[in-house]
Amino acid sequence: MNPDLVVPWPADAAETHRRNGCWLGRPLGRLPWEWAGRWGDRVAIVDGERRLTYRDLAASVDRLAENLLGLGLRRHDAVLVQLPNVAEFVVVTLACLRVGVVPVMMLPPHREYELSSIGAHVDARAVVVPDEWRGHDHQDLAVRVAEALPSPARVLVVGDEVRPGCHDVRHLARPDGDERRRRRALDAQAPPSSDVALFLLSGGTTGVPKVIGRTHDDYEYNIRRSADACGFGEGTVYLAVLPAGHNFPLASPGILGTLHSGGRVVLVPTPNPAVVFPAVEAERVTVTSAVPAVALRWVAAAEDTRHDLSSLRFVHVGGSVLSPSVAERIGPALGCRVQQVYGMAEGLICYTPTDAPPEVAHTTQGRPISPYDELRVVDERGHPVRPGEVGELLTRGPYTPRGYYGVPEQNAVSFTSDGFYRTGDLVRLTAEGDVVVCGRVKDLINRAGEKVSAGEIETLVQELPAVAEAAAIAAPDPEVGERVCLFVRPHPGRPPSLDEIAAALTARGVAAFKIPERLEIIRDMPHTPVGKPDKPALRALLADLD
Ligand code: J2J
Repeated sequence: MNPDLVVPWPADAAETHRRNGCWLGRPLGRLPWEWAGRWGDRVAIVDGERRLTYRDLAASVDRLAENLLGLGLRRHDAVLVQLPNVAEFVVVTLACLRVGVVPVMMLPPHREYELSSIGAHVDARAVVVPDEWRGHDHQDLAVRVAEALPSPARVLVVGDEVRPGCHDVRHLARPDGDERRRRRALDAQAPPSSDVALFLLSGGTTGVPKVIGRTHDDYEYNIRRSADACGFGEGTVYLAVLPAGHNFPLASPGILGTLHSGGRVVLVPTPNPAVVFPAVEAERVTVTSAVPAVALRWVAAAEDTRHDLSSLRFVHVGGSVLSPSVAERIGPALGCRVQQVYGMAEGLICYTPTDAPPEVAHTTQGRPISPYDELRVVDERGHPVRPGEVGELLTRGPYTPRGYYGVPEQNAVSFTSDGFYRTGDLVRLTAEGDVVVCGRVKDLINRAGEKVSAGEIETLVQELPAVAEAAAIAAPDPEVGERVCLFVRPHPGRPPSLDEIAAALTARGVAAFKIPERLEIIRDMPHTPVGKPDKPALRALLADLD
């Protein structure tokens, strides 16, 4: 990646964040040994039968970090990390941070389209994948993606069958006892804490890849404050269920918040209750996080489970709207409390307090983790609304960067001139300062917490020969909250079918969660005065059809 394309923090803001004790000047890659110093023999990570102590983790991270350098990777080089919830996800991420290589948090369902466009945008120099995942050959995918990237890129693979030409992550991360020398050598090349540590993907990329560069300074603060807000400590046993590359399970407080607190991270590959409940029982899990669709699935399954879930104290629920009626059912069904989380990869994170009364925990999305978070609720013209009224939330603060990487035109739209991020969420603030999410103005579909940009789908579908015009909207759904519904105005002749559109997008290498699940053929597309599809009119039309 090109550090010149990172939107810098203004010098005065950076100075303030340092002075306020938010930014401590610690590169994240130093943390594994700090943790090992405090909790060396305690188990840090559980992945199936495998258990890594804090010392094992630090030693593996260093070994892999040294080998990344050996493969030619250097500070500022971006690496696409597409791994499921396995121990190597943590080792790879921390090894990158150790030497200033920048992991880009891809998701397991991503395919050529996402990997190639993001990879080109950040000029990726390596791709890290599992050999195979849920029946898909990721090694083959990574080789194809790497060949097409603008710069030469390595392929690193986690699995038993690493092909010639690819590199075996498990082998590269195997500690060999030469810890001290290596540790000193790596300490000497730690990146400055003001560097971008990792790239997160924005929910709802608009076709222009929107990647968020989080610095060591700002992300460490985010992790520390999140862990604090959720009462994490040495007794925390966190179950990572959601895909680890999401900001939520990664750092809200999630995996990194647990490790920063001396707790234990248990990784499972799926939210399926048949896997989650036995893991809760076996590891005495105290806290986990879920999107509402997953929490709902657990509530239903908990009714007749024979597994002992009594260790569970909290479930963090966020990523999409949790209705109060569902929120009420989670606690009694799982025998724990609910903490709502309203967060975004762009920065701002809110939690309901651990001791919140049910009316707060069930009906609000919490309060910001930092006293230095600034929240502004504004009307369409950008003017502040009256206290308690609904408007768009703008936010600025010590862990909300001032722009996406390398997209100045997009930044002019997504950020105000004084550095506030436009969340696109409609919220109101209660008298106590809690955020209540009321809707959104951004054009995306939130499918079980996965954000799908309407514009991205429309651009892809419009490339199909049978399609004259396409508009994607959210179709409400009891299971996943929203599904992608496509309105298509076809060219004269036989209109395309949903299956044909799905097959065409799949062939382009588009992730499955973005593929439209409903199609309405429309001869007369309603338009706004500027000639764009009129989304409110389409939503009304869809409601009439149901
Ligand atoms: C309603 N909408 C919500 C909530 C996020 C923690 C938790 C979630 C995310 C996340 C995250 C919501 N109720 N409780 O990064 O660290 C919607 C909003 C928001 C967008 C951000 C974290 N919690 N949302 O979901 O970057 O629309 O982050 O702007 O994927 O999700 O999406 P994303």
